[in-house]
Amino acid sequence: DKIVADKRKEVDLKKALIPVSQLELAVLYNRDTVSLATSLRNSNSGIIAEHKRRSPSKSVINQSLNVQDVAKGYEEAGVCGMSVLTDGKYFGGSLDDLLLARASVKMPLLRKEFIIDEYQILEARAHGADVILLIAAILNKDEIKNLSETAKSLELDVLLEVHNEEELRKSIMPSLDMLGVNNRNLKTFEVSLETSKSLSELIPDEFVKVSESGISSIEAIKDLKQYGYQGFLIGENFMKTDNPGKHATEFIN
Ligand code: IGP
Repeated sequence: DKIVADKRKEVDLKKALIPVSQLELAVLYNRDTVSLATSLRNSNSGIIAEHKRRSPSKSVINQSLNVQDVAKGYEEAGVCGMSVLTDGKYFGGSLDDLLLARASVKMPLLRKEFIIDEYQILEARAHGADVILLIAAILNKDEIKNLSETAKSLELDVLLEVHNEEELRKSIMPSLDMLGVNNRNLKTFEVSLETSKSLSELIPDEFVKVSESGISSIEAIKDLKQYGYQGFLIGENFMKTDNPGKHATEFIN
């Protein structure tokens, strides 16, 4: 009895020092990641489906769905991976969304975030991400190099996002896996698939090409495939429906 009573005290003390949630993060930190780039290379559909509640351009997109149901729906649809917005202020997301998605599915998960510090990459890993996004518009060349090398050392894939030729030229380096062209102009919020088409020939073949934003039809995807794109990041078009997974199914086969 004395042993058990002492053990109770000891465990309670430890719990106060290291909450269970931290141990759970440590477990996820040690999990084997899965590669989104590989999944895209081996797929016909190339769909990366996003969880996005709201955005600065559209305000509310969908506030009523449960992230776990969305994740399961996407996985059942057979998408290559899922992008989870974790920014709270502008997109209504959180790291809890990433954790909940991780608890529900095995497919590659991208932490969709404005990454400016290595700390956010460790966070991504500990919350179950397989991939991080780096945005060339907010990082200089050295930052892209350091952050992408950190991600690679943690066995995470890196998707580097560009909007124009200048961003693309400064960013090309071996520590990236995928190059994403964002069709949305961040200043005007205007969307044009021409951005992906015109930059495609400047992306070296060793990177998986991903077209991001404003994709809303199978025809658009067919068209982009002609330009060498193997990945298609789709958010709003799926999220504005009450069953994003079902809608995603229509884009696969
Ligand atoms: C998805 P859309 O138009 O399908 O909802 O776009 C995705 O490309 C977009 O959410 C996005 C994004 C970003 C969001 C692309 N790059 C960077 C936040 C930060």
